[in-house]
Amino acid sequence: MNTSKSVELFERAQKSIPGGVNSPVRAFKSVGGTPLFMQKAKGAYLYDADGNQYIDYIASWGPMILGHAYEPVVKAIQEKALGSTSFGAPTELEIEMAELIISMVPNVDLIRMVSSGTEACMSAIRLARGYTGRNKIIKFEGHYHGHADSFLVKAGSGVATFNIQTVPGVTAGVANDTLTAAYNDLNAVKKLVAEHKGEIAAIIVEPVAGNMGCILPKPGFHEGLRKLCDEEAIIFIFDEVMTGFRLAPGGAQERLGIKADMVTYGKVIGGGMPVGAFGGKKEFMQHIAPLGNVYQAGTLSGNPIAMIAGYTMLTELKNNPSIYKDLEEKTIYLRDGLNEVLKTWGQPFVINQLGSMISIHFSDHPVVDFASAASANNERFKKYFHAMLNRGVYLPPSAFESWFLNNALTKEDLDKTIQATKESLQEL
Ligand code: KE4
Repeated sequence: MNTSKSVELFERAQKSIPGGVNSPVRAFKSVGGTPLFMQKAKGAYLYDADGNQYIDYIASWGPMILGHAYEPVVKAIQEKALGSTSFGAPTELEIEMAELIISMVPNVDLIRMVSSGTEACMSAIRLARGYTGRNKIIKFEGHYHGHADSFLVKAGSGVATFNIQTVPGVTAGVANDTLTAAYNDLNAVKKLVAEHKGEIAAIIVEPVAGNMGCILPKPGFHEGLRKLCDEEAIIFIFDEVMTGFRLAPGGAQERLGIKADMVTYGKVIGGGMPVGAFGGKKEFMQHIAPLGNVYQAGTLSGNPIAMIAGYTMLTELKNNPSIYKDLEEKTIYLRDGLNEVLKTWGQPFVINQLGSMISIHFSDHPVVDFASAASANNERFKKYFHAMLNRGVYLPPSAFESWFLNNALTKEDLDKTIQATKESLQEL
């Protein structure tokens, strides 16, 4: 593949943007090589600055669940922009968006829009602390809830990719209020709760982890967390920035049948535009300003362009629930095809999959938490990533990320991906 334009652009980008990117995971640092600069995308395909086409398994890290440049979303944005791109005043569309979300997800009476998943998770934690009067939170190693200080403790995604143990700038005071446990280790959580009785405001969890590859909850894990939160009056927060509107219309709460106290959203909810949200029972949400004193705000929260993109996307998903069945069938087809070719290879591997989230780990043991994801042969993943890229398949540039399927993928695309994997094996 000729990627000389991306090489030139990356050189130039580094002169004006830290690391040449506006988000670290895009820099290909963990897989090596030059990040590809994208020029456009349509459906399941990305087109880089050199005009090369790639089958897309990032889907903008989740949002593009219906494929890129989805017609109804594009049209809605074009139209809405003619009536201004922002007011800084309430609009009817924000009410319609909130009502639509509340109609789709369980256990949410009130919801507040923000502009990113980070803001959603940061606000949910502040609300949990404000409501309980407690300071500490429990998060899980390898889980990523955005880049707010409280979350940059043993975090996943780019923090794990770059193996950043403690993030400079996060004060000891803040870090001390973030307790961590291994995902799927209920006893470790029980121990933390016993050691810090009455001090823990919230447990925040990626219900299906996606920031250390895709890692499923063990049976009983979330049920155990729910019970613990009920017993200790701890707020149970589902970070559904990735899983929301992807695993089911009602997200992981619906798919797993677990009731969270608060839920955060991002990605799909904005249809590719900057949107996040946090919501929950009135009992909690009524403490958010201006109703209550837990202050939270944003100039562009509920922005009309972002709202119309998200509203159009969610309406499509709500009115066509068969999309979820199609997406899951495509992901299972891919999983089984990859399994077939990888089995003939004779080297250890694990494929984790739920709904339209999937990841391959070159590991000889099950990948159930950060330690087992980190101890996989991730050098092999780097080779796999580039071997696939050279064959026109764009995977997330890190072993610590889930792949995200979009519904524009055809069986032919999936077969090409399976074939590209088969051809790549001798390069690993
Ligand atoms: P944003 O602030 O990036 O919109 O959302 C933060 C966030 C919160 N919670 C979960 C479960 C998330 O996955 C994310 C963001 N995910 C990463 C991808 N693993 C975003 C990609 C990036 O950092 O560029």
